[in-house]
Amino acid sequence: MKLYYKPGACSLASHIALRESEADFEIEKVDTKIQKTETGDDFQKINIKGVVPVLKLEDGQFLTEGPAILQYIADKHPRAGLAAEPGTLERARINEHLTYVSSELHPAFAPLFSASATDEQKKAARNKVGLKLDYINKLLSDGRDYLVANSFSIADAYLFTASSWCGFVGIDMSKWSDLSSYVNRVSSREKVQIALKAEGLA
Ligand SMILES: N[C@@H](CCC(=O)N[C@@H](CS)C(=O)NCC(=O)O)C(=O)O
Repeated sequence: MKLYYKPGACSLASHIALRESEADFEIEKVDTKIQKTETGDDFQKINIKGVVPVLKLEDGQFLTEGPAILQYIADKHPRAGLAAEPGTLERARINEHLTYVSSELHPAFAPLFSASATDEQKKAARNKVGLKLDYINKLLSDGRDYLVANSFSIADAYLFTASSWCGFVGIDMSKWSDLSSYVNRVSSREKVQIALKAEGLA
């Protein structure tokens, strides 16, 4: 398998899941601005949507959309315990959190990474991200170490990745103390550090 990624982008979640599951894989960086991969391939031929992550499967097919990739990795490597069995409430909870990050938190950051967003749009985005993180912080304030069943899952890989964008856009996370502890906890995992180092982020 090969993961197409951009350092620190949402593809980091898939990268973490691959490291945690000890899968056999390689990574290739993508410059999404010019739609070229590190080895010079036309990224448009890999993903016409022009975004990472993309997982190239053993048979040459390309799988896109972070939550789909994360669940594929987890289901292919059940011994890593990155997602509960389909049909269980725990699995539905994992989906619940993946969907929240993908449809609420992740897009709330978008104007903060956009060169064309106005100061007003950026201010509104900061407020919106803050509201999403208020909710996450509340969720984590019951003493749990990880989102579901107190066990690291693909939902944690994605929430950690999106939360870490606060550092890139100058949002001070210290007001969300439970979330800050959670981010430190996930960050200190051996495989997470390996993924961060491989992307040049640690
Ligand atoms: N719906 C897609 C969204 C993926 C996405 O937004 N990827 C961003 C990085 S987080 C990207 O590649 N953006 C293009 C760019 O940054 O130029 C998914 O969930 O995988």
